[in-house]
Amino acid sequence: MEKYVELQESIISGKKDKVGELTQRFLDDGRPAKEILDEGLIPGMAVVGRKFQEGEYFIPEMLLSARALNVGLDLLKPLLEASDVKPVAKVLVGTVKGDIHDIGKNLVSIMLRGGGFEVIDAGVDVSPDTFVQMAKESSVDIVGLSALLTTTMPSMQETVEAFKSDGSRDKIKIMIGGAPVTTEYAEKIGADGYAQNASLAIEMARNLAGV
Ligand code: B12
Repeated sequence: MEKYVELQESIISGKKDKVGELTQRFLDDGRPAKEILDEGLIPGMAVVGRKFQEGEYFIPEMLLSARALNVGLDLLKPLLEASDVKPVAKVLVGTVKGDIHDIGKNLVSIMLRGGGFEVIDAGVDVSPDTFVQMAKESSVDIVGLSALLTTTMPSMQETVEAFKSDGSRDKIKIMIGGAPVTTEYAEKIGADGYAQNASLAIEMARNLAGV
């Protein structure tokens, strides 16, 4: 939408103060947090990804944009998370081993909390054994795995296998996501589901939790 162009451009150029200022202004104007996210912040970051792919942007530019995106997300977080319903189920969310991308994972956590789930964040670069151990300790119903690199997607399979070897696979649902991940991949590695974005992740989690 036209009115979010400046916000998108501020993400693209990594201007975190401007992102904070504009996000706050939209909130003050009464724009819904979800709209600011979907029409301002996320499309801006999508352009950053394209620029990196085309060799126009390098890591420093990506980091600046990621930092700017986080400033906006922090402002939206309390609104996206606001939910007074009793937790529908417990979800453990983390980025798989070898991968440090956490923006998508954080967004999924925020949205799941907003959808009434209790979320435990395992962080980034999480080994299969740590996922299994944390899932047990907190008796979670669902585990959400995030991967942004084609090279770390195999860690998802290793994590599914680790739950099998541990004997806890049957008690836990596993959903996966991240830019290179697909429904076919989820089927191939024996995960229970895939969701393309944070909103669909809520739907998927509801289905898996049977609510
Ligand atoms: C920001 C960024 C970085 C930042 C990360 C900062 C951070 N704190 O996360 C930095 C600069 C550190 C970085 C580093 C690298 N990056 Co990088 N990065 C990106 C970039 C531009 C954006 C990712 C992002 O945050 N998107 C915004 C969020 C909101 O989207 P998302 O992550 O996809 O998440 C959504 C969905 O996928 C889904 N989802 C995500 N997780 C989950 C989990 C579940 C359970 C579910 C259901 C859904 C779900 O819901 C989310 C919300 O809607 C992407 C480009 C892109 N278009 O993806 C490249 C990209 C992922 N990076 C890439 C690369 C190559 C790297 C490096 C290897 C570069 C290098 N040579 O060092 C390193 C790897 C470091 C490592 N070991 O992890 C490539 C990957 C290529 C590939 N196919 O493997 C990409 C695609 C860029 C490109 N076009 O080439 N990167």
